[in-house]
Amino acid sequence: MKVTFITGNQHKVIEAKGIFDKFGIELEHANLGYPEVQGNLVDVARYGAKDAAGRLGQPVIVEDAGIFIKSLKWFPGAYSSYIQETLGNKGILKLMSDVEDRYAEFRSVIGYCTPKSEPKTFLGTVKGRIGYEEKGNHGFAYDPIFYPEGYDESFGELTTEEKNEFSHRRRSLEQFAAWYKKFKQ
Ligand code: ITT
Repeated sequence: MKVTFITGNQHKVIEAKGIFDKFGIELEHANLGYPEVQGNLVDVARYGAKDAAGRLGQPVIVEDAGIFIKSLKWFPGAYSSYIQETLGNKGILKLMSDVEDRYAEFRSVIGYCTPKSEPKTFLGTVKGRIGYEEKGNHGFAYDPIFYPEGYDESFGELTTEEKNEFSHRRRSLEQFAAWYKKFKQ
């Protein structure tokens, strides 16, 4: 059982491979790119999967993910990639220096599509909080400032295997894998 993941983000590929291993699904990676429409994670994943499946002529998955910070009115959300490149973690920490409510969540939406079908989406979420400083050098992007609920360590301090046990990506890919295995029988 095999599926092609369209992404330009190597960190996502490494995490997804570790997760799919557990489900006996082989992951191929293609850095094909796809247009990111304006909209929420589901819109982006649906449109991107349909576009990439059409161009590649085979079934694909894409992922749109982001971090949603409650006290910032759920910003940066769908703009997470751009904000990470511009403000970065230091900018986010500065914006939040006087903020007491640190609640945040990561969300991941997997879009699956074949050249002949309409796209399907699968959501995964992990709750947590934004710390007061960057901690750890595992993972990528917001990982060093995100503390999952119930943990004193940031995602940046956890190994990939530990993060993969319960991350937003684990949860969305797990949902996809469960559906895919049934659908493929
Ligand atoms: P592709 O679109 O090519 O897959 P991307 O990095 O642009 O790669 P997204 O559009 O889904 O991916 O952007 C999500 C951004 O949210 C990502 O670049 C990170 O800044 C952040 N992000 C998502 N998941 C994350 C995680 O597990 N840990 C840390 N930051 C994450």
